[in-house]
Amino acid sequence: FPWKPIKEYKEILFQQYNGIAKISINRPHKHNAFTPLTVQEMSEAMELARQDTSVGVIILTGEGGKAFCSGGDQSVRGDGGYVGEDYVPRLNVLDLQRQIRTIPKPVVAMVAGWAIGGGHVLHVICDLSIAAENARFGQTGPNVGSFDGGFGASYLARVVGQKKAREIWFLCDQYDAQDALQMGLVNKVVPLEELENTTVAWCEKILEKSPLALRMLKSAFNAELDGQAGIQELAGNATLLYYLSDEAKEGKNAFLEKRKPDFSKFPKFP
Ligand code: 2NE
Repeated sequence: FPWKPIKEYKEILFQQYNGIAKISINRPHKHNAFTPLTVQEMSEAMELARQDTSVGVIILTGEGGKAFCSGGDQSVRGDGGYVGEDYVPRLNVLDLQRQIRTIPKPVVAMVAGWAIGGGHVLHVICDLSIAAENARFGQTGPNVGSFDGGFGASYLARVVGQKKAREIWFLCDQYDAQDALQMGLVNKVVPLEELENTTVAWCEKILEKSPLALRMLKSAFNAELDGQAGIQELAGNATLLYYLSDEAKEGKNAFLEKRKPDFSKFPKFP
């Protein structure tokens, strides 16, 4: 595909093609483990994709065909988090997780090779996951002195069920693409050479759909699980829709025209 670079980064690629944004971790020598900078760059690209009204869907992936992401880069793990050039320890991947969760556009994980540790959590939190046959999934936290008790535990359990989620975390086994498909952890498995074609085809199908309907659905799926923050998202979308109505515009116009609003002509739906 003729992906067009949108902005140059050090540790990721950020490209677009026909309404699809692609954010790709570009550290294949480390199986695409992330540093605080990787995450900062992903976060900025995600925000740019959110603000761009021509973008309808985002692909999250890793370069090289051997790994989606192997989690936090253990060589820059310091006391209290992962350390960048400013020596400040961070777990900024948790902010990125919330961004993926709340961006009002579908995010599709395109997984080739390893999706492990914090990298596994990133695909879990995406709306859809498409895996190549060489994909391998798992959590490693209890092996390497870490854990993700947020979305990495509770949302994983919503996806695969409590027993399986506890198995994944307590045993730290690795699962192949067919295992993942069977437990509902991914939506589809394809040969590696078809991974991008299939992912783009799914994105193109999504792009044919009503963006507001997709937006409402994403926030509705989230609202059931995300408490007040989830309701805020759904309610924000309800406000957006209301602002588009003549009824809401009458309120605003009346205020600006210093007159009493006339809502009498608007239907009181059953
Ligand atoms: C992914 C896995 C199982 C692959 O094994 P293999 O044998 O295929 O590859 P290898 O040789 O281990 O990896 C290739 C190179 O990538 C580096 C390796 O050190 C190796 O480098 P060289 O020795 O060739 O120089 N590499 C791979 N993953 C890395 C990582 N995460 N950090 C730094 N370097 C890494 C195998 O590589 C593996 O088990 N990797 C570690 C997975 C892991 O434990 N990730 C961290 C989990 S904790 C986390 O992500 C986290 C969290 O729990 C909570 C909040 C935030 C983050």
